[in-house]
Amino acid sequence: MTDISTAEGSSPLQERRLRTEVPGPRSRELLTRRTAAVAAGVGVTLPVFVAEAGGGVIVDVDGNSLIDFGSGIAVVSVGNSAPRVVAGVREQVGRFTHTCFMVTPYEGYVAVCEALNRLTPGTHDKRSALFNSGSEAVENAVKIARAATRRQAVIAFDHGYHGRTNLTMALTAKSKPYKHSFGPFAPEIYRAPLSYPFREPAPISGAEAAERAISVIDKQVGAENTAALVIEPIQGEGGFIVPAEGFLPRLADYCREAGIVFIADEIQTGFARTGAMFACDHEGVVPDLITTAKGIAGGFPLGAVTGRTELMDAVHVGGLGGTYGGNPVACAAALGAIATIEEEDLVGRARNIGEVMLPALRELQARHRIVGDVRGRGAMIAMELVTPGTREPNPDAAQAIAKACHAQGLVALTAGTYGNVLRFLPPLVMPEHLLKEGLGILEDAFAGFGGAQPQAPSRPIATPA
Ligand code: PLZ
Repeated sequence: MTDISTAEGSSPLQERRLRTEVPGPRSRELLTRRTAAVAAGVGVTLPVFVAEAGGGVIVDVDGNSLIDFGSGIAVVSVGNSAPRVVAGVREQVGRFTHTCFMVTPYEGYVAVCEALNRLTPGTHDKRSALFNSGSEAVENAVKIARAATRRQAVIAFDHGYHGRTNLTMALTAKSKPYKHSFGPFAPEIYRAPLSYPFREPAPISGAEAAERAISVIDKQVGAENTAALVIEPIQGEGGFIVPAEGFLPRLADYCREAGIVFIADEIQTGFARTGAMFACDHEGVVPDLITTAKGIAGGFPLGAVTGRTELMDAVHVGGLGGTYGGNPVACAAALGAIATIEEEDLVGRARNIGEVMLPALRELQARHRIVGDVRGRGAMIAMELVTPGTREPNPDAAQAIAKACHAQGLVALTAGTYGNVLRFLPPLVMPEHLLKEGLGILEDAFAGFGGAQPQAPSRPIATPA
C-alpha cells in the first residue's frame, strides 16, 4: 500500500511538512482577495491556497505539505493529477475540446458508458447517459423514472443528500446550509425514515427499519403514485450512516414488487471508495438506476445515470442532454481514472485503508468518551461525537478537532445532520506512512481536546475557531 509508483514523477514529495502556520502568509493574502471578490455564500473549510497536489498530499502556496483525508470530498480517489488521467486529458485537449455529443458524437463518451454498464451492479442489459455534476445526474435519474413509470412521487430519506439544484435541494434532507431561504422546493418529494443504527431509540433490524419506511410510503404516498425511491447506500453528507444489514435489500425488493424505480445515489460511495466498486455490492443490491459522479473522473466534472435499458430508453429521443454533458476532456479523464482503479486494484486499497483506520479509531473511541460511534466501509470512515455519557450530538467538539487537525497539516472534514461527525476520505493511493501519520495527528487532536482519561469530561471550547 505504500507504493504509489504510478504517481512518481508528477507527484509532490509524499511527506507532511509545515513551513509556516496554517494558513500561512501567502494563503492569508489570497484569502483577503477571495473575500473581496468571491460571494460570501461560497464557504471554505481550510483556507490554504493550493499550489500542487498528488498521491496523499496537498501542497500550499506557502510550501506547507498537508496530508489529505478529504480527496476534495471523495473525488480524487485515484490521487490528484493521476498519471493516466493527465495523459488522457493532454491527448484529448490537443485533438478537440468540445463538439457537443448531441451534435457530433465522439468515441470517449461511448467508452465511458460502456465502462459504466460493465462495472455497475447487475449483469442485465444497461444504458448510460452523461452529465456535468452529481446533482445533474440525480435530476436526470428522476426524470427518467418519471417518464418510465408515468408516476410523479419520489421518496427520499432522512439524512439524505442529493445536491443543491432545485429538485435535488428538495431531495436533500438538511436545511442549513443547503436549503435555508432558497424555497419553494419542487413538489411531489416525500421523506421516509432511514436505518440509523447509532440513533435508533431501541435496537431495530435492517428489515424492520425497511418496513417502517415502507409503511410511510404505502400510507402517506401510495406505491401506485411513486415513480422512484432515491437513496445513498451509505449517507455521505448526512454523516456516513451505514444502514443496518438487510435494510437496502428489503427496500430494493419492495420497489421491484411495487413497480417503483430503485435509484442508488452512489455519487459519494461509488468507484471503489467503500472497498467495493459500488457500495450496493456489499449486500448484493442491484439498483434499477445508479447515479455516479465525483470519483468517476479524477477531478473533472462528470456525472452519469446508468440503468436498465427498458427504463433508460423509455425517454423520448432528445429528452436527455445538455451542452456539456459528457464533455470529451471529462470523458478522457474518466477513462484514465477507471483504468487506474481497475489496474491498481483501488478496491483492494480502499479495503486496506479501512483495515488500518477502523481499529485505530476504535482505540480512540475506547479512550475518549466524546466518541459515540465509529463506522464506515473501506476508505469512507467516520466518528460521531457526543456529549460524554449521552448520544447528544457534539458539533463543537467535531469543529474543534477538525481545526486542530488543520493546524497540524491534516485536511479533515466534518459532516452530519447534527454537524458532529468527523469524516475521512483519503485518496485511495494514500501511502501507508501518511495514513498512519494522519491518524497520529488526529489522536493528538483528541488528546488536546479532552485529555485521554476515559472518565474526563470534555473540555469546553472557549472560542470555537
Ligand atoms: N449525491 C450522494 O455526495 C455531493 C457536496 C458538497 P454535485 N456531495 C458533496 C457541497 O457542500 O456542495 C453529492 C453527493 C451525493 C449528490 C451530490 C451532488 O453532487 O456534483 O456536488 O452536484
